[in-house]
Amino acid sequence: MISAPPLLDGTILRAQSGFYYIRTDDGILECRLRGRAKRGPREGDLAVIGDRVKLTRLTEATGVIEQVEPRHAKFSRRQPGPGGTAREDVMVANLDQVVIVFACADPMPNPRLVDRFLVVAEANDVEALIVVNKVDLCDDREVRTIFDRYTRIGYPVVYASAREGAGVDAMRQRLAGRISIFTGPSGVGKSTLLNAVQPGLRLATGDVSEALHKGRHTTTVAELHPVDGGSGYVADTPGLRELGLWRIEGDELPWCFPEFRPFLGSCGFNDCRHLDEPRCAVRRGVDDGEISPYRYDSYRRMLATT
Ligand SMILES: Nc1nc2c(ncn2[C@@H]2O[C@H](COP(=O)(O)OP(=O)(O)O)[C@@H](O)[C@H]2O)c(=O)[nH]1
Ligand SMILES: [Mg+2]
Ligand SMILES: [Zn+2]
Repeated sequence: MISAPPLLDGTILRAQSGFYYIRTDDGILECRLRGRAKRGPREGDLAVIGDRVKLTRLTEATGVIEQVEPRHAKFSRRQPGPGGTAREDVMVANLDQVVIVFACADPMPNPRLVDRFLVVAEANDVEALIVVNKVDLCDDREVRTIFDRYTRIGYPVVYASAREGAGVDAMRQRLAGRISIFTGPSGVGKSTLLNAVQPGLRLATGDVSEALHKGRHTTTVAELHPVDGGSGYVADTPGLRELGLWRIEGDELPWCFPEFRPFLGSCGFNDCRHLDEPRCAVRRGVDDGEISPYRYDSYRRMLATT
């Protein structure tokens, strides 16, 4: 009797038109989903980058996915669907961390956008790391007054210069052993930083990268790259579009501001939206200097657009 070949474990690094590129202990294999594994309501979300799978090897370079392991986390966007429903689109499975990259100059940082990215990370229950790149271009103290606001409420902030190598080791340490995506406005140095963190990666940067993306509708996270010898994985994203499409329910929004949480539940009204209601604990927190007025203002703006 011939016994079935043993199943291999792998991580999906790239998914494209029904083909999955999977990292295993035996190298990268190109796989398809076994017909049986395909069944289900949302085929597109059945296997995405970051998923851990069990597969059978077919040839030297190919295999077939037998099973997708349960996800411990996922990063998805919700898009409005017909009749007030929301459509969920899983972008990365098992994501541990969103790395939010801004530059201290060229382009100037926009803290409103930092707040938006943080809310998306919180809504997905994923850790956030803020990286302030290009510190070679500006006065340290000035940027620190902007980003201290985030350190104070518990977000880690790394000051970096991909050009001069500052902060690169600190970033590498935070990318080890976990799955991360890089996001932030275009031109802040995401790809350059990743190339510095992981020599040999050779992601396109600057003008080359602009030319590559011009006119192309790149809305999906393309690929996970192994970092730190494969203990971690990281995806580069071309810019903002991925996260810009997010919708968050109004009553979920206050929980996406971690510094509001100690005050939630103490408002005069159960359904307080923390706008102009009397006896609002969040607004009292702002008045008492425990919540940054800037962050509170970001909350009001986001609530107005959800
Ligand atoms: N001065 C300076 N320029 C940088 C630094 N990091 C990246 N750049 C430049 O910023 C431009 C955009 O970088 P890129 O990595 O393509 O940005 P991305 O769009 O966020 O991926 C390129 O011309 C880089 O050379 C840095 O630390 N300091
Ligand atoms: Mg780039
Ligand atoms: Zn309130």
